[in-house]
Amino acid sequence: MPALDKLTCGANKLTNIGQAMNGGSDYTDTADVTINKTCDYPTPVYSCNDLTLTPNYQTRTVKAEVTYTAKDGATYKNTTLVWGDSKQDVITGTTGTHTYAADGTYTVKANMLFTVNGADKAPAANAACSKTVAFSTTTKNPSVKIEKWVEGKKAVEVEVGNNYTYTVKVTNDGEVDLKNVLVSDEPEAGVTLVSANVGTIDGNAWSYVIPSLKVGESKSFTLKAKVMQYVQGTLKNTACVNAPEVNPSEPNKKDDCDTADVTVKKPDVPAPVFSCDALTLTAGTNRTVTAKVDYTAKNGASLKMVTYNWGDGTTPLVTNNTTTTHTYANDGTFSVSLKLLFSANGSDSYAQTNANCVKSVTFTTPTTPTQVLPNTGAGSVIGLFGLVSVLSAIGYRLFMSRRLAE
Ligand SMILES: [Ca+2]
Repeated sequence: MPALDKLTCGANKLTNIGQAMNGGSDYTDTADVTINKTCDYPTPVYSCNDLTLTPNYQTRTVKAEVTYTAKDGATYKNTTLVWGDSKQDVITGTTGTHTYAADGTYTVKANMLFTVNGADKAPAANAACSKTVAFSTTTKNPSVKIEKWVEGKKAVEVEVGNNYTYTVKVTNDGEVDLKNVLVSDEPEAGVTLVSANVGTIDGNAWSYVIPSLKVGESKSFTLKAKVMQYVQGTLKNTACVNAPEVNPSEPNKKDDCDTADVTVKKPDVPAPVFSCDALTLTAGTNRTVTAKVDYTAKNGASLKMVTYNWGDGTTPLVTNNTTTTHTYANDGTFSVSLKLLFSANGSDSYAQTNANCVKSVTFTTPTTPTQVLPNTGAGSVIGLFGLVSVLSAIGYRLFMSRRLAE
């Protein structure tokens, strides 16, 4: 008795042989037993799924392509392509071509055969495996094209905030009148649509439906747009057209598009202007001088610091005051000069040296006192210093000693 897995599915006839030997004679006898082995077979699956026809209207040729399913014991054998003009071809692959001798409308059928358990089987009928193709010398091809310019060119430079014009031209360059031709224009971010001569602008996208566009006819549209702020690089603006008659099998696919580009002129940033314009010195009492600075700071420049060099060897005064005073210890002629530090565009710069910002002041001691000191109040003494500028070295010492004595 063989093992079960040696048995085939279905009926298995097993023969048992009995043998006896007696002298020169052998005796045999047999007894048969039949074993049915039950196996679970999957149901074979086979179907024709689709037939696609791709016609070439110039050559009156059609390419047919089939798809099918064959599994679980079914295998694809062949397809008879029945071309509809009393011709047919058997293909063992999935594609075939046929050229028709005459114009006409033809129904092409894909008749498949599968091998199932050694027998040829035809799949269930499927309408998708029967298609129609029509050839006519009077077949007209629809076509539409779109062209786009900016300021009459394919690319221009525009200025921030200035309106400029896009032109969109749609032409029926096919052989069929077109209806309800959708034109649309959606610029890249950075370009703002301002207005259009027809159609609507919604969410910065323009669209318009041309009710009718006859063969050879063109329609042009103008859109005003602007760039609100400076952007580096190129801003593309693409306009597209879609006519229902052109490529009807993909109704949402645009039939043609064209692009016009703008670049944005970098705005002129006015250069900061700053200068020291004038130094006014006013000599006061007691060898005191008041210095006043006039300066210019505009286009983003601002005065940061003034350095007063008094010309007497003292440490220059650095301040942000434009008026300040200084008292000289001695008579003499002193050249007062300024250095003005400005802040502009995030950096500091000194104004150029300007002769108007260098001035001299002279303090002299007159040979004749013009005023005699009446009394010895401290204020009077100080007042005398400046007013008179006249005291001799001796007098000066005298006053000092009188001050110190107070
Ligand atoms: Ca279309």
